[in-house]
Parts: sequence; structure tokens; C-alpha cells
Amino acid sequence: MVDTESALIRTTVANAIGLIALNNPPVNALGAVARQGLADAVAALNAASEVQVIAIYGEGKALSAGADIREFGKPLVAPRLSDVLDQIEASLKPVVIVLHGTTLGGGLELALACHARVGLPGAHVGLPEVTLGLLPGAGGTQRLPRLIAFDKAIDMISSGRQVAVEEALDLGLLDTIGEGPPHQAALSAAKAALNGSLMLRRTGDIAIKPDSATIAAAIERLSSKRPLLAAPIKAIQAISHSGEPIVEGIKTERRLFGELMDNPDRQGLIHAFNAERVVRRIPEAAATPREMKTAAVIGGGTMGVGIATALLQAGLRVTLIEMAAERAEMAKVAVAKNFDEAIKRGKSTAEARDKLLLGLAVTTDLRDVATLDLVIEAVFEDIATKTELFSKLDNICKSGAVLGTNTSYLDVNLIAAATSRPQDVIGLHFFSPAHLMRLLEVVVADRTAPEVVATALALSGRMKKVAVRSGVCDGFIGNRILAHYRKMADYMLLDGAAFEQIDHALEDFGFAMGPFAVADLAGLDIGWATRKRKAPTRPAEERYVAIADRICEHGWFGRKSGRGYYLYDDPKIRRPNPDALAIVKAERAAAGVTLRRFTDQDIVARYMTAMISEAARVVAEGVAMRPIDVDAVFLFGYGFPRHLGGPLNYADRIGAAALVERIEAFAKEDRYYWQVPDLLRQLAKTKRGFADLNQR
Ligand code: 3H9
Repeated sequence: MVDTESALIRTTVANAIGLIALNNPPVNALGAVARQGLADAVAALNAASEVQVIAIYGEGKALSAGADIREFGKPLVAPRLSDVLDQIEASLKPVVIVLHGTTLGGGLELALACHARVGLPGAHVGLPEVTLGLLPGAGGTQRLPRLIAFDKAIDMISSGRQVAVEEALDLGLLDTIGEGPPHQAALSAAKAALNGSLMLRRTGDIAIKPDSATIAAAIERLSSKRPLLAAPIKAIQAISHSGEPIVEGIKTERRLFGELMDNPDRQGLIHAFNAERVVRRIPEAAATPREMKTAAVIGGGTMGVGIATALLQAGLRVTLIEMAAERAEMAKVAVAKNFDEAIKRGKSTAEARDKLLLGLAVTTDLRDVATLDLVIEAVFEDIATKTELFSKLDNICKSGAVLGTNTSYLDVNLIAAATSRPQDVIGLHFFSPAHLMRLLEVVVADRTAPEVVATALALSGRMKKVAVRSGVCDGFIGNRILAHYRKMADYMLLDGAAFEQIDHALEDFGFAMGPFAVADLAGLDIGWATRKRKAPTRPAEERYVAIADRICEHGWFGRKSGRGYYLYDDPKIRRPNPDALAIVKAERAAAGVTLRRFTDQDIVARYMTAMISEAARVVAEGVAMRPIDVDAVFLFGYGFPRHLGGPLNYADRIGAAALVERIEAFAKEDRYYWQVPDLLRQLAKTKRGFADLNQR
């Protein structure tokens, strides 16, 4: 008997079967202790004369989520995963494995090194390493192409796409689909291996000839992407060696993996992965959420329709309220259209759409919200309109209903004060289109009850969104920072940079769209209304650029009116609007500016430094709990380049001292705008970075 009871790997032997269980919650990550445990277990079972076959399975929700991400960037602790997997492949006794749950990265590579693979219903598998800036570094680039069609292996590895168990079987990645709990399925697989009904082979022994045309086409396709990321291309380079003996291919894979480990994109992408999870750690997370089954959305504009769509998809029954019956019906059609688009993208089915639509009611009577668990208003962005509505809701809604406002700038404390139940009022700031954008800013007002915050968090989880807790200030985390750096884009435009150049420079940097293209998409009237609202309180020392106001005065609000900074007569081409160019020229002349040249680097440096400065203030004031919360807002709501990990992660790449120096140099041009945030100065002085504040 060689039964062992280590913390992470459990071995039992019975009836000639050596069973290895991975038991490393929450996701059976293959960290150093687990790797050593696995190596020891396989060696011990090979040495045990009573064992004829080895079967591996995972306890908990999945076989394994792969290598332990927390070890990356630290010195490697032996044994290497790829060495352990080579040892498993070389095992003289057959090794079979059961895959259940979401089995990813090194977890799937472990399975590829075994001699037969059994998937369980509901399992998903994938090699998502490129999404973390890496490549499969434990033999995945060499073994997957040996098992499945070459182009499919390139697709799976270079995209990081997950496949369901049925597709995995079709591809040849799995040998069969099993049944029962993983432990039972592992015993059955072992028996099948013993009686010869499960085919056994060493993946590394399969010889293939990589198809150079497929490789070239994939590299060309990836090279046209902006920004150009190293990982998918290096992954394909590794795959191109899969025709060599496996030991040679693995050597190349290891070298390329090491190069990616040292690439800063890897740190940025893993920071982005962590950001999505860290933001859930908020003081209110321990409170018990209220039950949410029914919701009302007030306002059937684009935002209201998107929110209603997201709530329906999360399984709530939704009542959408509009002022007139005709508009209410239009909103219903718009929700159905959102579902139709999901069907077109292959994300839903007609059957699912029809079922979800049964959960939608439209009405013009506000009293219909009386019995509902949640009300979200998405009406016109005006404080008087919102407070009036909330005081009405206070009279109508049942006790304990959560009252959410989708305001993007306004004071949630004022809105809460319009009711007799401020503890139930919370900001739920969705981003348009609300059913697609992942970010949800959860704005916690002074008197919002912890269980209302916990409810928002739970709801966000159901909607598969990333909820970031924000305090109250004008614009919360995202729009407050945006309002600041957006001015810098306007200053550069007035001072001599063309708006097309600014957009291109920032798109080359990695933003999905530059600020002027985004403004056209969002609608220039939105910013115009905000500027008008803020005009009375605008400090006299602040420079003001009126170019956007002049464009709006013509009724040109961007895409929706066919022109803004750009013309949209041909949706495929973005051409500058000659009238906007004339306005820029006239405004420059009126302001009497001496025009200057900006390089693309100047543009990025000013824009990013402005963003970082305001973000530092938002953290210092406690509006955002940690720098990583700001990063999450920009990654999931503002198209921030994921490989840079968010503005404050990027700030650490530049360094606090260098940023202070930059701001002091820029301040020579505009002392009011460019002020060094205290927090940044402090970090520079103590030689720390924003990352140090994430540890709090
Ligand atoms: C790799 O394998 C490299 C190899 O090719 C080569 C090596 C040489 N490590 O997401 P959740 C944590 S690269 C450590 O909330 P879910 C996660 O941070 C790896 N920790 O659950 C969270 O912590 P906390 C390739 C990990 O059910 C907790 O587990 N693999 C890892 O919504 C729960 O996670 C991947 O890229 C990990 N690998 O989703 C898979 N994974 O509770 C990455 C998760 O403190 N993981 N944690 O916040 C995932 O995609 C999802 O976590 C998964 C579960 C789908 C597995």
C-alpha cells in the first residue's frame, strides 16, 4: 500500500488502481507543493508492484486551473511543471485522467501528458495563457497539435478560447466522455484502461508535420492587430516546432515562455486578471444581500433598455416604465433587438430570447413599481428631475426595496436625501451599452446600508459584471478622472495637435478608440450638457476650450447626427469633418495661441500623466478604495489597453519620481492644470509605487 495523505495531493491504492486526487482549493492550481506532490505520487505508484494503472482526478469544482499565477515573477521553485508532466508521459504504467469543470492552462497540459483523457459533461477546457501574456509552457504547444488538427491547435492556443467537452471530443482532444462524480469516473477510466476498452498512447510519440501555410497565415492575421502583443505570436512560433522530437520542441517552448515571463505585458495582463477579482473585496461584502427577483427600470432610452436587457439576462423579471405608451412599446422592441443581436453573435438562441422576453412588462404607470424588489432610474441627467422622481418612489415602493440611480455624475447623497429611506438608495452606474459593458460602478452614499451594497454586488455577479465600489464625488471614479484628462486632449487640440493625430496616437498606444472618436460615439451633446452644468462653478484660472461647444451649436452631435469631429456618411471610413476643422482653426485664432508641434509620444505622455494625476487624487480621497479599483474601472469601462493593466499599474512602470518630474515640467505651461498630487509626491519620496497601496 502506498496511500499518502498530503495536503494537496492524495493517493490511494485499491484493486490495482493507483488513484491521485488533486486537492488544492479553490481551483487546484499547480503550485510548487502540488507539483512536488504530483511527481512523488506518480513515482511512488510506479514503484508499487500492486499498481497496474494510475488515474488522476480533481476534487472540487474543476480538475485544475493550471499553474499558480501567484508564483509568476518570483524565482522558480523546483520541480518545473513541464518536467513533472514529462515524467507522467514517460510513466511505465498507464496514466489516465478525468477532466471536469473548467480545466485550463497547466491543468489541461497535465491532461495532455496523460495516456488517455476522459471528459465529464459540463466540462470546459482551454489554454488561456496568451490572455495572461504567456504561452502554454508545460508542453501544451507541443502536445495539443499532436492530438488535434493543426489549425485548430493554433486557433485554441493563439486565442485562448475555451471549448466545451463535446467539441473537445470531436477535436480529438478527449478520448471519451465519462459519467458520475470525478472520483467514480477516474475509477471507471482506470478499469477501462485495464480491460483495453480505453485506448492508451503517449502524446509525445505522435509524429506530425506542421503546416507552414497555416502558421504564416496565423502570424500575419495577428500581426495586423493593434496593439501588437507578443504572446500569441510567440505561441505560434513554439507550435511551429511541434514537428521536432518532443524534447526539442519543449526546449524551444521553455525558451519562448521565459521570454514572455520577462515581458511587461505579462505583468499588466495578470494585474488585469487580478483586478477583476480584487475589487470584490469590500467592507460590505460580508453583509447579507437582499433577495432580488423583480426589478423596475425607469426610462426607456438606450441606457434603460440596456439595463433592462442585462437584468432579464440575470434572471430577474423586469418592468420598464416610460412616460407614453408608444415609447414604452418602442423600448420593448429595443430590448428584443438586443436579444436578436446576441443570437446573431451566436451567444443566444431564439428559444432563450422568447423565454426572457416573457419576463418583461412595460407600463406608463409609476405605481406599478410598488411591489418590486429593485428600482433603477435611468432618466434625464438632471438633479431636479432625479430628486423629484425619488421622492415619488419613496411614497410608492415597498419597504426594503433597493432604489438605484444610474446617474453618471450627480450627487447620490442629494438623491438619497429626497427620500425618507436613504439607507436603501445606491448609485448603480452602468456603462453604455449596459447589457454588454462589464463595468458597474457601485456608488455608496453616506447612508447606504451595507446590505444594499452587498445586494448590488450580488446582482452584479448575476449580470456577470465587474462591480467597483466608488464613493460619492462629481463623476465617481471613472467620469471624474475622464473629465480631467479629457481637458488635456482639448488643450493639445487648441495648441496645435490635430484631433485625428491625438486619436491615432492613443489608438497606437492601445486604446480601442481615441478621445474624439469616443466623444462622437457617445454623443457630443452629453459632454455639452455637463459643461453647461459646471460652467457657473468653473474656476477662473482654468483654460476653457470651446471647440466642442461650437460643433454642438450646429446640432452636430457625432455619429447619431452623421457628423461631429468626423463625418459618418460612410460608416467604414473615419474622415475629419471639414466644418469641425474650420471651427478648430477659428478657435485657435480667437484664443491667440502660438501653434506647436506635438509628437505622438508628447500626446501620450500628457494624456496619460493627466489621467494618472486625477486617479491619484481619487485614491487619496478614498473615492476609490485602492489603486487597483481605478485600474478595474478603466479596464472594464473605458477601453484601457489590458496589457498595461490600468492607469495606475501603468503609472508604476513610469515610476512616481519620473511622473512628478514630468508634471513639474508641464506645469511651466499651465500651473493651474498641472499640479503634483500629494499622493504621487509621497510615493516618489518614499520610493514606493501604487502597487504598494493595493496591499492595504
Ligand atoms: C499556466 O497554466 C501556465 C502553464 O502553461 C505553464 C506553467 C509552466 N492560480 O476566478 P475565480 C484564484 S498559466 C492561482 O473567482 P471562478 C482567483 O484569483 C494559468 N490562483 O473563480 C480567485 O482568488 P480569490 C492558466 C488562481 O469560479 C480564486 O482562485 N490558467 C488561479 O469564477 C477563485 O477564482 C488560467 O489562466 C490560478 N491559475 O473561475 C486560469 N485561477 O478568491 C485562470 C484562479 O483570492 N483562472 N485563481 O479572489 C480562471 O480563469 C478562473 O479563475 C476559473 C474559475 C475559470 C478557473
